[in-house]
Amino acid sequence: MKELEIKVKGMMCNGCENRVQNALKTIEGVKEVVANHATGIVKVTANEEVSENSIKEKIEDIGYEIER
Ligand SMILES: [Cu+2]
Repeated sequence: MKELEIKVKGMMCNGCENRVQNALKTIEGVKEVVANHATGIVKVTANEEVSENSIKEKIEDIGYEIER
């Protein structure tokens, strides 16, 4: 298991948090997602084989931006 913290731009409300959380939970191996629109931080708990890139791509797929 690993824990990732990803900084995301564009989450404005609880609905955005839910969208991000639900989208990331569809990735095989992702166990837990906590998104916070106030801080922009998305915390992901996942199996070792889940790549950080696949998580970032999914976030971008649903319309949010990764802060780099
Ligand atoms: Cu929103």
